[in-house]
Amino acid sequence: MGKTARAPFLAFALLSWAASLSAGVVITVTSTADTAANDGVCTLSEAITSANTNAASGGAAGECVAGAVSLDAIQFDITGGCAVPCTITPGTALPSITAPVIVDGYSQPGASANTLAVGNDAVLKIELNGTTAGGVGLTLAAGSGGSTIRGLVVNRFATAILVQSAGNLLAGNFIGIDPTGTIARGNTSHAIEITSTSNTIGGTTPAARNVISGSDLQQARAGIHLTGSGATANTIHGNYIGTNAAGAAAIIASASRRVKRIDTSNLSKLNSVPWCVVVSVRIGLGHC
Ligand SMILES: [Ca+2]
Repeated sequence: MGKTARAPFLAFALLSWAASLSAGVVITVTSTADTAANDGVCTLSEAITSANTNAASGGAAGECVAGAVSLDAIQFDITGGCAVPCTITPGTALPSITAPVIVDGYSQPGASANTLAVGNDAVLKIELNGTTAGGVGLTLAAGSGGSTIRGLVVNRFATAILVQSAGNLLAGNFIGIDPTGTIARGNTSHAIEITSTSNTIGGTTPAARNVISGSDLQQARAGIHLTGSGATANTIHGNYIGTNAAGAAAIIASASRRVKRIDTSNLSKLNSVPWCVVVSVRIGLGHC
């Protein structure tokens, strides 16, 4: 096949691929509650289960619809809107994500992604508060590879996001800080922990930037922790780590503790860390 013939073929293949990815179901979270009941609302916990199992959360109108075999989307349209950010405070750990899904906090009305090349004007409307659940906020477990988590505030867990499957994207999130991006709401262990391959944290656009901050991190903790022999070929790009959302000042709970932004002992496992802004109590504001 010559170049002239190949180009339309590739375009068609890409369109077909995109169509196959978009053929899943949109499951819309309508409540900040943490219930799993046939009560006419769709909670985040129920939505994850519906995406995992491809079953509706109940027969009542307003329950989470069944997911599909293909890539589903969990979106948010929480009743009454979020004049202030809607906070979901799980009483126990949320179900692990075991099927590919796009969890999109920017779908909540009023939310918007960052547009600034320097700084961050993202408006985040969905907050996951781990005060009572502890443990891990969101787990991308076996079977979930190819998922996206974007537009969420995840704070006050032990670990905000645990990535165990391959090829996921974490973008446009605030981890360990409040929705304004100015107040520490730290996770007590590694904010993001990755045990798998080919994941992307951040990206090349302003909208992809994560802010990962706010932890009172002990010496063995990190903002992004890459661990185990399987944590290879991950990309960390364009995030603000250890700063406020503006990237202008440190957001740490205690300056007396050593802060590790990325577990540097595992940097050799990355294939790309083009740049990020970090704040260290030792080295000050800088880039990596
Ligand atoms: Ca329900």
